[in-house]
Amino acid sequence: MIKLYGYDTINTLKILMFLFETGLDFEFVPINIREGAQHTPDFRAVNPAGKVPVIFDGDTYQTESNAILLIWASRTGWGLERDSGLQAQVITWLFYQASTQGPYFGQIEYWARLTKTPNSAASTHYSAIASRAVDYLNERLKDKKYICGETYTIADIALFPWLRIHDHLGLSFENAKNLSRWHDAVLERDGTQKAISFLNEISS
Ligand SMILES: N[C@@H](CCC(=O)N[C@@H](CS)C(=O)NCC(=O)O)C(=O)O
Repeated sequence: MIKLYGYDTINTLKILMFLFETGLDFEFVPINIREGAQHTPDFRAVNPAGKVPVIFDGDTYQTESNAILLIWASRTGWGLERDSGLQAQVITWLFYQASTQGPYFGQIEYWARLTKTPNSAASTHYSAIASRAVDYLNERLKDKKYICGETYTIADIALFPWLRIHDHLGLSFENAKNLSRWHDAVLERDGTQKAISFLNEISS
């Protein structure tokens, strides 16, 4: 059975959404990153980078949430468009998420909320970049149900967790109706609801 090492984090949520969508059986190993469990020698043996999520498939340890999504979408045939043009788009959006959306949204969280030395210039800078990402995604979704077309894919899963907390990050969907519609559609999915409930249990 697959083992998922994770916690109530953005990147763990991606993997849980995938697992609940596909119905794959898994065992969850909580790694409390707020208490430093990611730095113990036992966990460093699992992931020397000291980060979650990690999947153990009985043979190898897999890290990097979007790589995990890609590996398991390839293995199961779920969430990766078969058409090569669409598949290329899914991969492109996974890279966009990992290189742009994730890091910049994470910086808002850091400078606005986590740091002990708030910096309004940094907050303004990263919020402006994230607002442009909201506009970009909204435009992308103007004639598409999901980010790569009619089919729900791992690209949607990868993009959702940061957008789920847009209010918390101070990002408005007021002028992003397409993105708001997409957000609600992803949120309503059974797999998403199960993944969120699972995370809530971890943090309660
Ligand atoms: N690029 C990695 C990022 C993983 C990551 O940053 N994980 C965070 C939680 S979302 C973590 O484990 N942080 C603990 C630490 O850095 O000490 C991925 O997509 O999986």
